[in-house]
Amino acid sequence: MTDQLTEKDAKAAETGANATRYFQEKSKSGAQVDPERVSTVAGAALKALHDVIREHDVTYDEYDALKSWLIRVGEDGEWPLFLDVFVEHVVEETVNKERDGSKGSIEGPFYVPNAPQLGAEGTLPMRDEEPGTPLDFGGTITDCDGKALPGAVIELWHADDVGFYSQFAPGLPEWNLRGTFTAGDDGRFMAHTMQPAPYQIPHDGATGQLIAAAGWHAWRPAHLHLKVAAPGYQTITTQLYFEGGEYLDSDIASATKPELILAPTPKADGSGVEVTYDFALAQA
Ligand code: MBD
Ligand code: FE
Repeated sequence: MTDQLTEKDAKAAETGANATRYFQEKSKSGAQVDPERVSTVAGAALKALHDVIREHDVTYDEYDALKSWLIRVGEDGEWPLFLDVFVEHVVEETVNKERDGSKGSIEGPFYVPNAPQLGAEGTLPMRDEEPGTPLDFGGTITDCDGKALPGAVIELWHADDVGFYSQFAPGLPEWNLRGTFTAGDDGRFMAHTMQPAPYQIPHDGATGQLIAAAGWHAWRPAHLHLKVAAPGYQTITTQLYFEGGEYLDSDIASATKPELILAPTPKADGSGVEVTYDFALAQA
């Protein structure tokens, strides 16, 4: 990129490498894939690529540009970012297509397990002067018949008001805007946090280079990330968005669904906004 790096861009540059480190940590044992599936799926993926090359008369200059770019994705540590932005949504759709209960969405590259435990109601860790509109976000966790699931675990994480995730962008306290809730006897939880803003994915690395070269934009609508789990039930990984928000119809990560849009209302005491969302979990 030729434009001068702002402080924000400079921070974004480290984000991809951190996402790679966290992913490697998480998948240390290494997922095992059946050799027959490797042959089938990798073979089909290569064939799809061959078909694109033939259909679009790809040139040697274009082939070399692809090679350089792929090398740079790795150098920038941006494989988790690139794959989660452009590929994960189809995996999520495919894996969960027959699951009952609340809709899922992609996990993305910025989940960290074991965020601070906050009980059934609590405030996400945040800075004294955390910018944004205060948001009360609560709900009930049930099975698909509406029976409350006390003890269900709700993990919530999101970016700050300028689009940074703690543990990935430098300069934020550890666990900022990340927390773990446990549903009470009635299956309810309540999180006090700040409403997130639209989010521009890190765009000063290889992923941003592709987006700029193609003339796309790098934005995601404002979103909350969640994982909801209870013993004997399938864990839901999802995201929630905000009605009327920018980029709902042009999410670079293609991860919005109509069922996942919140419509917060102003609180009676004028101290921010509030909204509820109830989750139904399917049996494992
Ligand atoms: C994000 O915050 C995100 O949620 C996804 C899916 C990709 C990049 C950044
Ligand atoms: Fe996100």
